[in-house]
Order: sequence, then C-alpha cells, then structure tokens
Amino acid sequence: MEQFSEKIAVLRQHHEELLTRKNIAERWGNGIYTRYRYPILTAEHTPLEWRYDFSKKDNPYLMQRIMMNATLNSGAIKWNGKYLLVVRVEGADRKSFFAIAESPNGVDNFRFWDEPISMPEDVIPATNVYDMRLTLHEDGWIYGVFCAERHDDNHPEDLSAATATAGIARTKDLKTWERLPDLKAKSQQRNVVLHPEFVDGMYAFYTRPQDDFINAGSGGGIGWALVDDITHAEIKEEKIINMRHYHTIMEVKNGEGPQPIKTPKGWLHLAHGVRGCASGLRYVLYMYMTALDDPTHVIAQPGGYFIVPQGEEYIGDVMNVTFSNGWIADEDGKVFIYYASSDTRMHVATSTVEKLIDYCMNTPEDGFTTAASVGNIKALVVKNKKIINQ
Ligand code: M1P
Repeated sequence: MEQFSEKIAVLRQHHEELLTRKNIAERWGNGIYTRYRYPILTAEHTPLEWRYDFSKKDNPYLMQRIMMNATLNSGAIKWNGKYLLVVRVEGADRKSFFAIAESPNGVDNFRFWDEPISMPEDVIPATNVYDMRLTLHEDGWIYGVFCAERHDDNHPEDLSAATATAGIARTKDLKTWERLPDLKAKSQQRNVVLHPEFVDGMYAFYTRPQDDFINAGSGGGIGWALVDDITHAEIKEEKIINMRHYHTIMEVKNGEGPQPIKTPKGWLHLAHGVRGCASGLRYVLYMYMTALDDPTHVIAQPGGYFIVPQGEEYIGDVMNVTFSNGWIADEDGKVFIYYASSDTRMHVATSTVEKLIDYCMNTPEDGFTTAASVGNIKALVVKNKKIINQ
C-alpha cells in the first residue's frame, strides 16, 4: 500500500503540473481579442495547504478537510512586474473570500499567495464578501470596492432575504488592508467601481442602484456619483450614465466591470449585461467608451456583446454567465481581460488598447430593431461589393 508520504508527493506533483501548465492562445477568434484555451484558475489551483491536513496522525486517509468550490470574479492589477488577481474564492460552505494569485506573464502559471486575505470587518460585519474591483487611485492608495452581503433582517421569516452594499478597503501593498465604512446609498448597490482619478476634486464611483438584492428594477443602469470624503463615502446624487434597453443584451441588468482604462481617445469600459431567456438569465460582457474630459458622457457603444460563454464555459454553478471585474493594460498597450465563466473558473483573453478602441468606435451601435440591424449588414455588404469590384 502507498505510504502516506508517497501519497502526498503524488498529490503535490499533480498540483504542480496543473499550476505550471502552459496556456495556449486560440488561433481562430473574432480579431478583437484572443482567447486562451485553459482556465487560468480553478478551485483545483488553490493551495493544498488550504484544503488538506498533512498530519498522518490526524488525517490518515489524506482527505480534504476544507473543500473549495470555485475561483471566479477577480479584480486585477499589475504590481511589481507581476500580474495579480484578487480572486473571489468560494469554499464548499458557500462563503466567498479574497485571495491573491500572481502570474509572471498574465496568461498562465498563476499561483496563490500562501494565505487568503483577512478583510477587516465593517461596523456591521458582512456574511459574505465578493467581486472586488481594484483601482490604483491618483491619491496613491489601491482601493478595493466589493459587495458586502448581509441577511435582510426586515424579513426575519425569509432566510434568503439579503442586502447588497458596497464595501470599501484600501491598501498600499496588497497585504495589509484598511477597511473604510461601507458606501452609504439610498438603494442597495452591487458592481460599484471607483474611478481612478479625482473629478471636480472628488472621488467618483460607478454605481448600480438596485431595487433589492437581485433585481436592478427601477435602477435603470450603470450610475455615477461623486463623493467628497472616501473615509465616509455617501452617495447624495446619482445619475445613470449607461442605460438598459428593451430587447438588448442588457435588458434585465447591467453593471460596470473593472476600473476603466484611460486612452488618448477616451475611457474604455468593460461591463456585463443580463437578459432573460427560457433557461434563465444570460450574463455577457460588453464595452463602451466615455469622453476623456467627461467620464459620464458615452461617446461610443458597440451593439451587442463582446464576450459570451463558449463551449465548456457555459457550464458551472450558475450556467450561461461571463463576468469580468478585472483587466490589466500593459505599458506596451497589450490588454489582459480576465473573466469568469458560469461563476466557476477564471479565464483570460488578450487584446490591445488600439484594437479595443477600434472595436468600440467602428462596430455599429445597437439600433434597437431588426430593421436597423439588417440595415447595418446591408451597408457592410454594399461597401464590400465596391471593394471587391475595384
Ligand atoms: O451569478 C452571476 C452574477 O450575479 C451577480 O451579478 P449582478 O449583480 O449583476 O446580478 C453577482 O452576484 C456576480 O457575482 C455573479 O457572477
């Protein structure tokens, strides 16, 4: 029979092979971005020390004592030359927590730091925290804005009644986090993102007002709010800058993704849109651009989706979902888009700032009707015929 120490050695080797597997850029795509074949992080990538008790005496069968369920919606930042993700890790107990995984090249060899982040609690501790957006702000701090979920005690009889609030923390080294009071707002909030620059001398947040824990309802879309004191952030006025529309990929809900990328042509935004279908909700990613001098003014919005689940990405804990709250723009203009599929695992696709601007500026907008879509296709066909006949 295999010795306990041999079993551990085999387990470690198997884990190491997964962590060091080279990722492969898929050749055929849409020309806008390149998808990579393998997920960059799965529950199996989490450190063995988080899951196994390696004491022969206490764990003679070498069982997992703490199981991990998923690695999903991750914030991203380039830090000391490494590609870092603040990963939402979810345990078998359904609790999400944050943990940092780093890669030397942004597409493979992601490895978790030894221990998950111990996020300091707010005055009212949250039951669950998830989906951190990282913003390196011009004030010098790295901010993490995330969803803090608590039971809605207005409905004691309903065990699934919950509230969503934006939690705020900041750090200088991604190791020690200072928790600030949660964002005060009239409505529930999820998918809140801090803009990287001051606007009119104030901190600016992308918001997503919602009627309750699940329904965006009357919220209207992605909002914008200015806050003078980040240490006591309160939304006094909120305006909707990116609206939902009937019969679009964001009919039911939308939400800002990562912090926007500043380019000479405007701010690049990545967001998610949600629509309903017979099998439930479908979450896809879309992009839009806003003016450099006014991040609330949409200057381009390609119609339809940017990234949707493909192949095995459809399958997971929450089917038919792509979600992104992290991307990294390198100094040379390469962009690493990190997205989760079906609330289960993390993937990467790469593009460039130039290509993403081209995509935003030159993809037809959604004309909101079949006739408008057919008109766009016909205009393209006519243009191509002229080129062919030249
Ligand atoms: O399950 C899909 C996503 O649902 C929520 O997003 P939204 O608030 O837009 O509905 C989030 O809980 C997100 O974590 C999750 O991936």
